[in-house]
Amino acid sequence: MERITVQTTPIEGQKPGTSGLRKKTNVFMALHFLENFVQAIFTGIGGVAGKTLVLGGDGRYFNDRAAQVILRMAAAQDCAKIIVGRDALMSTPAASNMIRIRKTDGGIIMSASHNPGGPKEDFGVKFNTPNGGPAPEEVTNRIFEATKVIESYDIMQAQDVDLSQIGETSLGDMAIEVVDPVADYAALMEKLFDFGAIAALFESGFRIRFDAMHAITGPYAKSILEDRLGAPAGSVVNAVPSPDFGGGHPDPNPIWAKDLMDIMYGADAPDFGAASDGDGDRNMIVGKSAYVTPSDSLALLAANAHLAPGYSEGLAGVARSMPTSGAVDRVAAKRGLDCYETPTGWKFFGNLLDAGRATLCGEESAGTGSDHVREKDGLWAVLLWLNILAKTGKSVQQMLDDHWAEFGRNYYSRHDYEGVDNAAAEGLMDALRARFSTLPGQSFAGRTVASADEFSYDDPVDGSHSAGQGIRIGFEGGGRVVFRLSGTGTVGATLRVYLEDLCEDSAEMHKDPQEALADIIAAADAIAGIRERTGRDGPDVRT
Ligand code: VG1
Ligand code: CO
Repeated sequence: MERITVQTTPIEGQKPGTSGLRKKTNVFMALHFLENFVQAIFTGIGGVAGKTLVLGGDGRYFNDRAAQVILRMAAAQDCAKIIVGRDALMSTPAASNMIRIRKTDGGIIMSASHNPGGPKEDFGVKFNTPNGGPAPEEVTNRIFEATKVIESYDIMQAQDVDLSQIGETSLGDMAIEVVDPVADYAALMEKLFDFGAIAALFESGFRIRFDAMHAITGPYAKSILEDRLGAPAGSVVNAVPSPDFGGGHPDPNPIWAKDLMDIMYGADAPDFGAASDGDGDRNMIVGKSAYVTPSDSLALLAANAHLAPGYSEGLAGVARSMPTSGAVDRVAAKRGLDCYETPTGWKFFGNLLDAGRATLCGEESAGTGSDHVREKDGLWAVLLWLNILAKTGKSVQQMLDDHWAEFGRNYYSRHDYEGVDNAAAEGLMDALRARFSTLPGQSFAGRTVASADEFSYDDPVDGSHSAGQGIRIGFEGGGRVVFRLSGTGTVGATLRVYLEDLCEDSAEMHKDPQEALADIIAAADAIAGIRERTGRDGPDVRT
């Protein structure tokens, strides 16, 4: 076994501010590319000598090969130890937990999250810090700087390490511990939730369908829902992680989890349906003919979390990303909880969670989580829902009805325009920025603009400032549209248009959201000229 230094040249790294790097798989597989980015991570965190790291991924194409490269590079750079999931698998929330309970110096997660996988699709690598959370901007910026100046990397020339057996092994002087990726995570869930009550619910005939979308949550959900909680065998479907996610798009929303939606809205629907994404941090919740928007889910969980043992003392506070609906704010106001509004991306919750200011956090993009780890957590959200249903004896629809009756309903939808020409997307945003002072008072599609600005955030814990976090247009009488460009897409620009309107009239609370939001949708197009500027007739995805 020999340590070699390979000469290389800079790569096009991640956009500054984004938590990891996502690219087409063939870009990652190109000569030196993965190695360069891994070296940039090592450089950005001040080297790995003497450190212990966690390593795992969502099982997508190239996961197994990339793991071997990362191990060889870490060993060549005097890393003390790597804790790796069996077969290099680990969900994002489980990796976050592992980093925390083993008090490591961080971890590397191989995933492009909900993006499709396979030789023609996406791969990704991200670094999580010792608190278990996505690297904050200060760290990702250092990594980005390193990608621009890299000249060489060190790597061992060695055979593959066998990662198929749990136990201790080594590579050069570096220790490698292959762990069961599920066990510690399952133990954590058992501490937080009333497994007895959930098991009794299943025992009583309550039926669940959990769609793992051929991604990483399959083994976790099978072990927890079927083996420990007694849900009937077959309750977890698409449970074996496959390199291309069965050819699907592992994004748990009504579009990409359509099979599940069809079953849940069909004649013989189970009582509860759920899905998770590629790396296991997102969730979708759906009852019998009752889809729960992520924004509503966050609000409902905040209102009822005390029914689970892990949250029986109540919540320190709640936080949501700016584009997420204000439903949770209404719960916070009524219950006297602090409520924080952060930029998009889980990393912005990290300080609030570490400081004990927020217990529950969520994003409109199907992310919900708590201070149990420092990532959003798909299966956690499903278990909290089940715990609440078990304790209240209500159906999902009843929970929604009761919630809206008490707090009002924030109708919500997000429209995505994907693969838009970069210049057109930037042009749309710039044109809006130029009109912040003139928009208020003007009417569009019958709605009068009350405010227009661009969101920026000052972290209340460390004072760091993040600008340019999405354009917000508020309407008189409530109602809002937010325009943002995605930071995770890999082709062109993705324009996200977030639409929201508040309804407090109980007679109006059961409309289709697209219908209830029709005037906000029309106003958004009239204000921004979406059709004209993007050349699109309508969004690619409505969630
Ligand atoms: C999207 C979502 C955002 C989420 C991010 C990562 O980002 O909108 O809410 O935090 O994905 O989620 P963007 O920049 O494309 O809008 V995941 O499940 O990829 O870790
Ligand atoms: Co994800």
